[in-house]
Amino acid sequence: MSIVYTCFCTDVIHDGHMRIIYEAKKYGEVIIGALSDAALIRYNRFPTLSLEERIRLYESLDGVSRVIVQNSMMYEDVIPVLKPDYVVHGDDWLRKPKSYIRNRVMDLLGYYDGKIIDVPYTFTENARKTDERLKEKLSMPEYRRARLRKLIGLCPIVKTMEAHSGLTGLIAEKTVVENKGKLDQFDAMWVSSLCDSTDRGKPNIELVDMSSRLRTINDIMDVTTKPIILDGDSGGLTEHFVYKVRTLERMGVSAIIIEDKTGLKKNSLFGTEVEQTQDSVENFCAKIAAGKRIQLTDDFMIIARIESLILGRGIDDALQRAKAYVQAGADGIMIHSCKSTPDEVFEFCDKFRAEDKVTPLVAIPTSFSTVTEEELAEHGVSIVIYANQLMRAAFPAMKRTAEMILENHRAFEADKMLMPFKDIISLINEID
Ligand code: SPV
Ligand code: MG
Repeated sequence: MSIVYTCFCTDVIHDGHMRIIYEAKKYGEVIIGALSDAALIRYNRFPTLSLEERIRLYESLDGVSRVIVQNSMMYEDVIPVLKPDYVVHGDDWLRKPKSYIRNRVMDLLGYYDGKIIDVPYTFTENARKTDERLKEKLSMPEYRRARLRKLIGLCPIVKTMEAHSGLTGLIAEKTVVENKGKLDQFDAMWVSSLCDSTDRGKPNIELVDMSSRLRTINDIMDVTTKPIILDGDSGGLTEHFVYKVRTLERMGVSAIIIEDKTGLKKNSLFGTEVEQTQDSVENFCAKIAAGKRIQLTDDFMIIARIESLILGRGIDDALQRAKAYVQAGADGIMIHSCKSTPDEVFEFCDKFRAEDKVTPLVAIPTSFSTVTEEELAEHGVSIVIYANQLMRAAFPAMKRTAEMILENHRAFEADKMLMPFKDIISLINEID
């Protein structure tokens, strides 16, 4: 009997999946692949059931002979071993980005003359509702909040993109690329104080109040499911910080990063060009501990950001502080630097990791942007944050457009740099 293979990457079964099984059965014995958690994440199908539960769910379906685990999104671990005669999939994988997967499957089947069966994709009302229900579930506070900790356990490095609006949130949520035969996308979002302030035309000095920051988060949450890390600046007074923790935790934010500064906070990328005061270890530890005491779940993370390198106080000071902050309860350490190379960040991470193998480390490679995610991961970094790139991409484009219209007394010359107006009116539907 022929072997017919299909891979499922869902927590909920709808009539579309049943149709695939029905069609597959016409060709032989149906084996389903349950995509592993790590692979599902790269596919933006964050699991709400465990792998074991998914396996049991698929096994319970009529017409399924057995279920195996598929670890590679590109089928590379399964096809050469199982050698299925047929691989069945909905024909939605004829379109990008899923077509990259189909192409790879075709290559793998080509070694022994296996065949692909494209089943017409049925997007019935029931399938649409099921998909929406899953998306709704993922955007619920309890799921979204817990997602960051799970990602840290599953990804070599959690790729985090800044978002400062619904639109940038959608870009962080939806952008998928094919790279070296694999699909890739961001894992999480960073709500930067720099970008949140800049978007309001205000300086980054903790002037934009928490109510406005919460509105930005809410706009992003409305249209996304990925976890959010909030740039909490200094966290403010300890007496205020605890209220922020409660609110953020309830909303479903996964983490707040607070920096060990006090007084008028300025952006770290100024380095020592501006006067900035580092908080005392005692005071900052008390703030972290108060935040940890107030939180209600185990999911929420308070990450301590160390400004010693920014302020020229050296690696030893940074390491001493990191140790104290972890002892005070910090769930992670962010080490910041405004140097043009990653050397001091690497040195800090190596020395920190020599003593502490588990506490997540966070890096923001804005000034040392040549560093790769792989290099950061090799030095023990768990989360990389691209903190301001979307904002920096948009501003020059908008400014140049304004200048061109002024220079030419009309919009025609600027048009060639712009998205066609017919596209902008349907942009949201497309990226959604
Ligand atoms: C931000 O994005 O607001 C940050 C990171 O705090 S940095 O601008 O590098 O200080
Ligand atoms: Mg900031």
